[in-house]
Amino acid sequence: VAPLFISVYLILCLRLCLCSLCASSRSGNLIFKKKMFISGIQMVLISGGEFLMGTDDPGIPADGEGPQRPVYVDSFYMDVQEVTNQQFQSFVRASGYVTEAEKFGDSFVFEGLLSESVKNEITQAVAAAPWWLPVKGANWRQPDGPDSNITDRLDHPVLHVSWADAVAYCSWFNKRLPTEAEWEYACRGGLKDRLYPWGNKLNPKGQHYANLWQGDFPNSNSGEDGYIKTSPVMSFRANGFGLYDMVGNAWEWTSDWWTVHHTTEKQQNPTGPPSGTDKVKKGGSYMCHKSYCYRYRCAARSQNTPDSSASNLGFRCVSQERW
Ligand SMILES: [Ca+2]
Ligand SMILES: [Ca+2]
Repeated sequence: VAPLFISVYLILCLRLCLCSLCASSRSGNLIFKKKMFISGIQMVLISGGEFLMGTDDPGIPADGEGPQRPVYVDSFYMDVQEVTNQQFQSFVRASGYVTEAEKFGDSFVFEGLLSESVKNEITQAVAAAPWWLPVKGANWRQPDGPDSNITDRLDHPVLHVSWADAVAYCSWFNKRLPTEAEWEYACRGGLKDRLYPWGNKLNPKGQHYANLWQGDFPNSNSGEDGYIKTSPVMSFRANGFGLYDMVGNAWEWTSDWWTVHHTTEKQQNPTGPPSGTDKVKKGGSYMCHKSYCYRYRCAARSQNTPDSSASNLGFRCVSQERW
């Protein structure tokens, strides 16, 4: 048995070596090698076209959801899912990248996720949103604070990533963050003038189509949709373009700077203002409830400074090329 085992082992080794030699000589580029690090990244082609961006019936007018305006975007490929902990972990292992939250030493965590011992050590909070607490040691590896880890949520969206962290990840794979227009076009999944990626009813036939908050925010979350925190990506059905979790689960960074003023002129591949203080995020999260955060609509939007990170904010990448 032993010699047989050794020869099978040697054959396997030889095949692996040959395959890797073939791969590097055939591609001759770094991207191919990077692709080898991460499995399970799926992208879909979003065929370009014109759509109506924003809404004339804003749920939150102060967010600059309107006016509704014609926008054309070129074709692009988009990750079908939010970037997961596992994918981000593979990127970090290959690149040695250190996130901003790890450098700063803290990040914002929703109070409801914290253990009593972590909560007791915190003395400051955000006045306007007291359920957000700056937690020492919170980062993508320890999303609920220093006594947590990602072992049992490798297939959940990566959290506590700043805008620069998201850009670094996408750039590593020769991808980029979507513009707000690309993201919203993708969110709508080919439907015209609808609230959600699937239509106008939040829960068609009593079914949940996204990981949101059910109950009384921020005090009680019934988890009626199956999840009180993030869910594994792709737990809810895809939209018409084959994209999952466009609304809910984790908020998603876009490349645009924030403004609430938009032209009604037709735009071609708009990229937002040339500069600003905040970046646009889209889609809402598992913490969104209509009473407080009616932002799980395609036209909805919000913003954070680029160095922000939190326990409900992630991203996905796009590319002009098939990946
Ligand atoms: Ca939920
Ligand atoms: Ca999302």
